[in-house]
Amino acid sequence: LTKRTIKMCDTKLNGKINGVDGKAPFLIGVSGGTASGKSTVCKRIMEKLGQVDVDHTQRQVVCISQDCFYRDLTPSEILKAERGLFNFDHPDAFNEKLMKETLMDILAGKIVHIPTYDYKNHSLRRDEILTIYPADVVLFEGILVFYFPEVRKLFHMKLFVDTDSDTRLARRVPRDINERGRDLEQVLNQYMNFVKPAFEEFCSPTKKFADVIIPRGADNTVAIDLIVQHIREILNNRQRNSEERTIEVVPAAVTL
Ligand code: UZR
Ligand code: MG
Repeated sequence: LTKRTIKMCDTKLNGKINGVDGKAPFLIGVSGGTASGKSTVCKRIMEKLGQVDVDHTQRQVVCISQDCFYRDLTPSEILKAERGLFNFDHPDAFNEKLMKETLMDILAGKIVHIPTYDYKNHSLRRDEILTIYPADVVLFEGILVFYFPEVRKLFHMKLFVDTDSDTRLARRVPRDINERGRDLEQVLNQYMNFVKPAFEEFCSPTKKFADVIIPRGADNTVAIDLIVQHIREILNNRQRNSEERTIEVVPAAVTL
């Protein structure tokens, strides 16, 4: 009881209900094919919750990309990647263990550090580390976030962004050329050889694990509004529960 009381008092002193009271954040997985609008759906969810202008240490909702969990490539794999011959859409390209451990730390309310990803050099950037502070809601987005059973079972809610493959290709081509430093031939070769077959083999079948399928992606404001409404309810309930607990526990602290 003493331990618990101290914890609750800390929570009150910090003025935070984030993770520190031992409550697991609500973890939402967001998957879908390449350029389906996963990142945009996450961004809209955060915007609607009014999180974008909030300092990142105070945010109640944070978003993490699975791209930060690509594994380090061997020298020969780097050569392959430079020629567009490495399959970044295959589950083996990811560090499953680190992904699982990081999400478990997040669920335990810990602060985690993750490297960012550099698409131009196909490598993790250890000089640019993201610090993720405990939050009430954590969004984790990527093409294969529902593929690994051990990772999949950690999510409280699973969203799948379902956008037509021609729409996705039309978006992917300019993005890879403008933002990820590729040329047209390389983009199309990679798409035909790796991205499309891997989507069909590994990503698309994970749609069946989703709780909510969002057709058309970020254009689907009705779906996004419904999801945001649900997240708000979770945040409100947590706030209420935490306040009730604090009131209950403080008199006990006085008698001790
Ligand atoms: P989204 N990717 C790269 O293009 N380069 C890399 O170094 C690492 C990943 C691509 C990857 C995948 N495929 O299709 C895409 N390739 O990033 C996933 N080729 O990102 O979900 O934002 O489309
Ligand atoms: Mg993305």
